[in-house]
Amino acid sequence: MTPLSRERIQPHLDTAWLGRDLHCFEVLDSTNLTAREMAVAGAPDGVVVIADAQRRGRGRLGRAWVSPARTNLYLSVVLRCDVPVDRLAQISLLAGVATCEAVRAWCSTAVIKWPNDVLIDGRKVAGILAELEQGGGGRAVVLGIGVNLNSGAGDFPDELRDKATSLHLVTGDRVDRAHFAGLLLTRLEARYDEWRRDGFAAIAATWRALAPLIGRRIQVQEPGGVVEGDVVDLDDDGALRLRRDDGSLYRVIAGDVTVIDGYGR
Ligand code: BT5
Repeated sequence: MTPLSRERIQPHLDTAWLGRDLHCFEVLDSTNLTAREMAVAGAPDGVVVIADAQRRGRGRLGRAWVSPARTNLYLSVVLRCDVPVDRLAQISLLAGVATCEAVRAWCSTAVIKWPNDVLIDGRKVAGILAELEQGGGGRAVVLGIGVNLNSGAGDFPDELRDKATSLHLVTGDRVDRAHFAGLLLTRLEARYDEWRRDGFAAIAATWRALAPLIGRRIQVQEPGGVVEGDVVDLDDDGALRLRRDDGSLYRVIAGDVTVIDGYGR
């Protein structure tokens, strides 16, 4: 497939500030790493880094993100925002909302799994990695988004065959990567501006609509063990509130969620 370029993405970009400064690379270790280096070097708000392939694409907690060449979207944005650390989770939630909205333009059944994975038919189609970078004239949030657009089943390693999918695998169509990138950045700017203007409440309401988790029974793998309960709500700091069988409330701050009886199928 043709490499991504600023010229190909620009016609699909309906933004005032996000991605007006956009850098495309053939291959990087990780777009988040390069965006972090740019942030330290003083990159302004809204710079976007895109790679056609990643040698060492990263997930959370040191996990890897499978990043085959010229197939999918690997993108990072530098956001210069001076929010307190306890509100950072809100940025990754709003990024999940924007990503799910963009995916829904191709497949209307996509849902969010807490905190911000996007799933179709219970399989992961997109993941988000938000990192904080100090320096370069102030704090920056580097938001990395990976979306499986045109991966075939053979592009995933065996252990991901049942867990991962792509828009191509579910719709049968090929997705124009430049079109998707433009729409994703447009949704992201709209949600980020909304959050800055109106606060988290509106984002949380959309998140709840895209993440039909309330009332569902989940298990959370936390560093200290497994917690199980029914989801009560999303808190303002991005935590998920659960009610355990003994009636007590429990806040999930980090961890991997499994929805009992499946999700998004
Ligand atoms: C994430 O981590 O879901 C965040 C992924 C962020 C990737 C983007 S790509 C652009 C930017 N630059 C980077 O280097 N990273 C960001 P986590 O929730 O930890 O999920 C990682 C897990 O998802 C892995 O351990 C696998 O089980 C699974 N996985 C790996 N690659 C996948 C893929 N392409 N599609 C679906 N699942 C995948």
